[in-house]
Amino acid sequence: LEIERNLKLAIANGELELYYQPIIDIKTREINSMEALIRWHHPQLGLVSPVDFIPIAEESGQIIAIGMWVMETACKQIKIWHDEGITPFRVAVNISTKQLLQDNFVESVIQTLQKADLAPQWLELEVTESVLLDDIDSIKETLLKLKESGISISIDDFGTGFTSLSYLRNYPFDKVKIDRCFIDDINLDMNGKRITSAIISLAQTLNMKVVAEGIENELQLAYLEQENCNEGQGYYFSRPMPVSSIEIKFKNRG
Ligand code: G
Ligand code: G
Ligand code: MN
Ligand code: NA
Repeated sequence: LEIERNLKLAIANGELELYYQPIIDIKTREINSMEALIRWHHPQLGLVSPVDFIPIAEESGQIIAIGMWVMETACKQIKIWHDEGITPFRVAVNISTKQLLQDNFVESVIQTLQKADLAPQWLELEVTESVLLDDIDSIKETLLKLKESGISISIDDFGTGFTSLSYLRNYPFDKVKIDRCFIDDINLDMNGKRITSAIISLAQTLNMKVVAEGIENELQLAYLEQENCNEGQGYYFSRPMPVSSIEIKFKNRG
């Protein structure tokens, strides 16, 4: 309740910030996109993790306003980076069910892109498996409309839900993000490797790109490269960083 009351003020007081974590093309090792991850600087509690306030915001409905703020901020930032002449990459934004179930969600996303003067090909939406349990037909229709508008759709945390495989069949995803628990298992034993490898093949057979989440070491990366995983994300490449650190990184790169 404390958090819910304070969240109301968070946007107005400028307490929210987006961090960005690079997603790397495993073949070229170039940055392919950035995932936007929200952070809340609470005046008394300090840095509050999204794990602690996103569920509360979903429950209270505040996720609608927060989600809009995230989308607007991420689109504006990516546009700034494009204008600065940095090799252009996409931005991936996490979306909650409550947002997808809104009547005007597709229109509001398109409007946000137009306001930021950003083409839809630069925006990717990440949807978590658990999100999709709700109202299959209307969510499917919304995802199709977004796709028709040129926005790409990823399934996040793949493999952790009860019905992962049926989602691949029923929804129009462009990309599968393998949950990091599977990437952890790569180092464990052969079965850990085989499961990851099977997810990669399955997704690619269905014409979806594959991203491995939570890559933390060279062994995992080498295996994923050998198995032709398309993209990777994790502390091995970079932690999520504030805008200022991302910009320092680019400048150092040349
Ligand atoms: O950045 P971190 O690993 O602490 O994120 C924790 C969780 O919070 C992840 O599951 C992530 O998907 C979620 N999350 C982060 N930013 C957002 C956001 O802007 N919107 C939503 N809905 N979830 C987010
Ligand atoms: O659920 P989602 O995939 O959106 O969550 C991304 C979360 O994973 C963020 O909280 C981010 O901080 C975290 N994360 C990103 N890379 C790594 C990693 O290499 N190891 C671990 N343990 N967490 C990571
Ligand atoms: Mn995500
Ligand atoms: Na994930």
